[in-house]
Amino acid sequence: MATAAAPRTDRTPADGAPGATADTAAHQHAFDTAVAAEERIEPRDWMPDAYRATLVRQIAQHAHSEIIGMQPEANWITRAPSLRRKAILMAKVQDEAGHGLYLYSAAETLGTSREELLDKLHSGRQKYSSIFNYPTLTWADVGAIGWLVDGAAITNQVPLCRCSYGPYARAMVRICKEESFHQRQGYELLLALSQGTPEQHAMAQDAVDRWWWPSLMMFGPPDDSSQHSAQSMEWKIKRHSNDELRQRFVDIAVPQAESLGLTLPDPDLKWNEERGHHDFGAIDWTEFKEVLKGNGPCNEQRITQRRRAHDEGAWVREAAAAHAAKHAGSTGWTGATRA
Ligand code: FAQ
Repeated sequence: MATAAAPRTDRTPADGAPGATADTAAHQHAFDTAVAAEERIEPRDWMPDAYRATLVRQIAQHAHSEIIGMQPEANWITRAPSLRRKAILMAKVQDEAGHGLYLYSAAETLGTSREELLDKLHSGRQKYSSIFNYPTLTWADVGAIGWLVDGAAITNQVPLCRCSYGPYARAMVRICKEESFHQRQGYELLLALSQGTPEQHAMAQDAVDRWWWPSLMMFGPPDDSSQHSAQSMEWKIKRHSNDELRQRFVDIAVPQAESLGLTLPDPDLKWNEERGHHDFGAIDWTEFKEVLKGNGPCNEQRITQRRRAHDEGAWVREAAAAHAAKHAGSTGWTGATRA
């Protein structure tokens, strides 16, 4: 697999930093050359303002998705049908929190702060993935999220391991490994239900019927109305278009559904010999736009719960900050070594 080279060694100062030159054209040239050569752009390197803004937008949206995405599955932790399933689900939900942390840290290397990003999430100025505005009505939804939502997430995120921005690419390597486990546990859960009693099989089928189309929407609008794709692909932030990744996901999911003994809710889904891909039916983009506007089934519930969790966690942040300040005061600036 082609991977980006090691971090660049030239330390081009950022604009405004001591030693910065006014030679933006030279900086732009160095940036373009590095991107073309598959080198990684690092936080210390000069980068166009729009590149920085796009990364903050995408990484923040991704981080927000991870922490909001904890809610639909956490809904089932207390009702998991066995100790084994409960332990797996708790580990998965904790992983999502960890992914949020790696991603907020990656965004912070671009000159923003976690507080600022969370404030933008809570005030609706930044988005999170449309998928997490759907409810988890039955235990089978935990399986459908693992199989389809994490499956779609991996399909989208594996190419992000080759993103031109170093901190984002490196965060994605670990995230993808963990998402892979998430996808498998979902598949295994659905398989157990599908091969269980007729009621369990019906529950699995119902969950897949409800999560299939929203999972296809996760990849974003079709290419001809994706406003950021062309520029993001030129900068090698995105490596494939939304439609390419959506197609890849459909092609992977169809044989997996067959192995599960479940059907996908699309009468137009069929193999196209000529294209070498599955054709699939029209996506309801009106529904997608409504969810993005805040009118999905759970938008209000998700953001209310997130704001509440943030407020209730204030004392933890204050205690951690006080501890850090005390620690810095005792050892931080004196050169003293920690006992
Ligand atoms: N939901 O021009 P494009 C997970 C927005 S996986 C909401 O195509 P772009 C794992 C887009 O922001 C989910 N908004 O945009 C997990 C833009 O609006 P803006 C998270 C969407 O950036 C599993 C506008 O539409 N994964 O969390 C969506 O080039 C289970 C135009 O769109 C990532 O974030 C959507 N689905 O491509 C966790 C992956 N799609 O910002 C817990 C990284 C589009 O101008 C449990 N992100 N929009 O206001 C990406 O790859 C890209 O940002 C895309 C969108 C592909 C999502």
